[in-house]
Amino acid sequence: MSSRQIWKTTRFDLDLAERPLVMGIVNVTPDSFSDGGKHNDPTGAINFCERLLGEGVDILDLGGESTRPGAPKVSADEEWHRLEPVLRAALSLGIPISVDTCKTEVMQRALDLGVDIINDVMALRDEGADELLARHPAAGICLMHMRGDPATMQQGAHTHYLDVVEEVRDFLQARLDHLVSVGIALERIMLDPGYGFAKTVEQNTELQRRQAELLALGRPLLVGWSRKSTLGALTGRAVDERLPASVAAALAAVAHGARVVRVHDVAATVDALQVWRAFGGPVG
Ligand code: HH2
Repeated sequence: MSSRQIWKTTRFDLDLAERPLVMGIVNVTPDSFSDGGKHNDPTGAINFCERLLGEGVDILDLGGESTRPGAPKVSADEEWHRLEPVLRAALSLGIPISVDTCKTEVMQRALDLGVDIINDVMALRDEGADELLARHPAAGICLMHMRGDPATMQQGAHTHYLDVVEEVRDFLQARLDHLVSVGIALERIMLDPGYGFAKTVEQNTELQRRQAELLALGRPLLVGWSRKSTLGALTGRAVDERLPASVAAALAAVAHGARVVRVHDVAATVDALQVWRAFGGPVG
């Protein structure tokens, strides 16, 4: 899909044709898998948002609940309590702000404050989430593939696939069709294969190699490889030693058609993408 691509969001129409965009991760949580506890006081998190802005981030993605395998669920009130002060400050930075949440109630509060994008690893399957976004005129949406939920996703049948690429594609197609049927414009929707969610190392690797097959869905792809355990399995590196692997994964994802990369290490990813583009590295 090489034609001009737009991702419509509340305040910004993002041009994905010009260059791949970098989404910076800000986890306002005590327990996220790689940065839990690092930015869970509001001042620290706001400073971190400003730092990422200086490093060239295009979009900030704020999360108030970890989705790591087996993570405990938090209430909507607790999640919102973590997010609200950071979200209020981030919304004045002049770039698109995304909220990473599965809960309709948290989405509602974030949309009321004017958030630009809802990033949902459950693909808007919480009760009422689809209607909520259909009532909103413009918020961008990222729909991610996962089976089960973070507590169960790596267990039992959740990681059994006949063909992981076909099954991820069919899931995303079904969610896309459903959201269009409730009245959400296609230009608002971004798709994500969900690396690390209900997938083994081999399945994640195959999905990445064949990622371009997902472009047949007709919407752009956002991917999140940053520091994930498959990169640890491929390199033998601990979570805090996965920067080179994460940058390589982001470039591979772009070469295979991703237009937005969700990363912890913004400065390194921005530099790598600049050189990649200048040298004519394939942009799928
Ligand atoms: N991965 C994580 C969280 N949200 N959203 C999208 N769209 N795609 C992803 O791959 C994705 C995501 C997990 O990473 P992280 O936010 O660093 O960890 P945690 O969930 O433990 O907070």
